[in-house]
Amino acid sequence: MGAGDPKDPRRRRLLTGGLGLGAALVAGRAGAGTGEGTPDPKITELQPWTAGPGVGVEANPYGQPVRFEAGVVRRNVPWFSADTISAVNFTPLQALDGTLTPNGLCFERNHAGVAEIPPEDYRLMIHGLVERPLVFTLGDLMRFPRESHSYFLECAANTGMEWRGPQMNGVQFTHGMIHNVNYTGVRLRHVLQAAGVKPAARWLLAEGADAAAMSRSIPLEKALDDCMIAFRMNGEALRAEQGYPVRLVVPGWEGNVWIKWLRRLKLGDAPWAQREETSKYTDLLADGTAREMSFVMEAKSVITSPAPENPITHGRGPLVISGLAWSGRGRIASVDVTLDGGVNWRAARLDGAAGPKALQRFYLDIDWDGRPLMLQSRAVDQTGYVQPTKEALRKLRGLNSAYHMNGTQTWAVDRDGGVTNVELG
Ligand SMILES: Nc1nc2c(c(=O)[nH]1)N[C@H]1C(S)=C(S)[C@@H](COP(=O)(O)O)O[C@H]1N2
Ligand SMILES: [Mo]
Repeated sequence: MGAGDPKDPRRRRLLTGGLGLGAALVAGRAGAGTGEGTPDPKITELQPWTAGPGVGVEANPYGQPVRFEAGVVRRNVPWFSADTISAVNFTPLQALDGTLTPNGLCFERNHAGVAEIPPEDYRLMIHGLVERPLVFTLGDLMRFPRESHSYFLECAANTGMEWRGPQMNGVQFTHGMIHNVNYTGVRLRHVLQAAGVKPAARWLLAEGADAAAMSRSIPLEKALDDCMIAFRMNGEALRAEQGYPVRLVVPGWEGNVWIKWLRRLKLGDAPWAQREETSKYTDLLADGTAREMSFVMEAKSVITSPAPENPITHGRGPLVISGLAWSGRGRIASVDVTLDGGVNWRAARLDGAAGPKALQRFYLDIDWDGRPLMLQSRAVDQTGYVQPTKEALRKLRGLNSAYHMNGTQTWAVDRDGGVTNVELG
């Protein structure tokens, strides 16, 4: 006699003893339960995870995701990176909810691989137009007043593959060069003030200790505003991939200026014209001129479910539409969602109050009638800037750009719930 046998006393106990709960489940929303009169063996039979004790605590000194979520990983696009050293992978946005990106899922962009720096060997030098050139150890940096803030980091090339039309059939690849992390560190201005910034200083050069010696010029105004020198992400030490032991945090600005493995800060009176701000990370416009120092990531949003990786599998009825919005200029004021390719728009529900320059989660709860959808989201930020269409961006900037594509994204949902990356035009 097994647990599924109607004469099994365990089953009878479950059915009578659990009547209140069972009734609540059966009377749940249409389509959400199995329905009355259909005994569900997952309820009526003793399951193996209940029949015996689970795995002991010592099996997992550093926790890993449950094995059923093994598919939730960073992924790359083989043809997009020439090798694994100068490469990028993508955050699995389709599998995440809320706003913070788990450390192991933050996309990586490295120009010369992941540097490994023993914390005791870490040094940060400040020189140039300062009163006192200084060298800090990690311990020195940790004695400045500490703060924690959540910010998004978006690579300027995020969504860049879509400049010429829909190309990647997945939100991980169209929008996954972004993460949103709670950083702990010190304000850059406190560290610069310790060295004494000379009045002639206007710009800051930040340089990494990796073999790429990645370096970018940053206006002093921004450096003294909200930049951070961070040594923790989501509470724990930075991951090597994210610049352990120390990275620069430049809220709202393109990822390229967020120097990882930060080793040098130089104050000067003019920008330095580094490779990463001349041959790369400029935007070649339609008239052949190049837009330089386009630092700010403008307001953008995307629906993360439904998405190509998240088809509707439950048929008509209640459908949770969910997505992310962000702006390098501050907070998100509102997000609108259209189901019909822009004919009608509805205000989405902003979930909690994200801080400025951080990811904002939004939801729209609808009753899907089973008809095809043309889903789009459109973000408005606190400055009143409205996320443009891709077509509007192309009119302004031409087709030569690889960077700063923040146009609205369209997902076509078919009758079966399948989702495809399309563009209206
Ligand atoms: N030292 C150093 N800093 C760097 C880079 C690098 O290759 N070396 N890549 C930059 C680029 S292009 C981006 S988009 C971000 C990526 O940050 P992540 O790896 O935490 O996602 O780091 C920036 N900082
Ligand atoms: Mo980047």
